[in-house]
Amino acid sequence: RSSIKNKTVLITGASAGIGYETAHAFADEAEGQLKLILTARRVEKLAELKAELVKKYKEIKVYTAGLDVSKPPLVKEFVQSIPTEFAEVDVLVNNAGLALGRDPVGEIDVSDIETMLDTNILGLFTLTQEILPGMKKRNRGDIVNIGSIAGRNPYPGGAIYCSTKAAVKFFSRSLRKELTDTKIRVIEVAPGAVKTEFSLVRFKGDQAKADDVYKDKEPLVAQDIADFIIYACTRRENAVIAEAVIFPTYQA
Ligand code: NDP
Ligand code: 8X3
Repeated sequence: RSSIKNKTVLITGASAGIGYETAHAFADEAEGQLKLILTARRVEKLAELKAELVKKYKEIKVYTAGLDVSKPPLVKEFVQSIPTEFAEVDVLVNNAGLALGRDPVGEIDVSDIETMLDTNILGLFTLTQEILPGMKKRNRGDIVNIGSIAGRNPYPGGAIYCSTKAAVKFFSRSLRKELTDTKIRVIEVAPGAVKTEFSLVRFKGDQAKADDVYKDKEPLVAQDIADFIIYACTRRENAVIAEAVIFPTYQA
């Protein structure tokens, strides 16, 4: 096993769901001996999360920053403004992402297409580009990309979202091959259905439609994915869990 203690972990989309639970999971694994950089657009949620973590672990160091990953200039600005103490990122969790709607091709709102592409693809690519040079210099680091079963098993009404997650898978595979002469690990985690704010966001706040996704089913919880991320990041340095698909038992 390798240790998380004293590492610096950057998580996007830490204000809810998988990102939020992953922040807690890293803090717990390191028993508070950790530097966390937590980002999302909803800074008030990040402030609440920071307060919870600091209450639990006096020694933990948490830097929160409002960041919309879909805007490359903001991503660059954010990376340049990370305080020196947090600047050497050991683990990057590219988690921020979303689906919008279930409309068939031909009827999809162009702004929804742009938002999905810019968040799930452009955001992930841009932040990785900004963080990778430092990892290369130090010849260490883990890049955890949150893909999806949707990037492997596309479904009607998901053409754009599924394409973005297929892009995450192939970006991860290319990058891993580029980095074989380094100690940097690229880990793609591809969940099935996880009950988070995901469906509420997809259906633009329509709670009934969101609830219907999980009706009479038992989806995963965000903690299941967070636990796996910790597992992958604590393997011996030379062991890379390259890709993992995680389902609830009702999916296959
Ligand atoms: P949530 O909606 O609960 O969380 C999504 C997070 O992404 C929020 O913290 C949100 O923060 C952030 N986010 C969205 N857009 C942006 C943006 N432009 N800039 C920065 N942050 C952003 O969903 P999940 O936790 O379920 O989703 C996390 C990841 O997991 C996503 O990539 C999703 O595609 C993936 N996934 C989810 C599955 C599921 O069934 N839930 C299954 C497979 C993959 P804020 O709004 O504050 O910016
Ligand atoms: C989220 C899982 O199948 O709802 O990535 O698209 S799915």
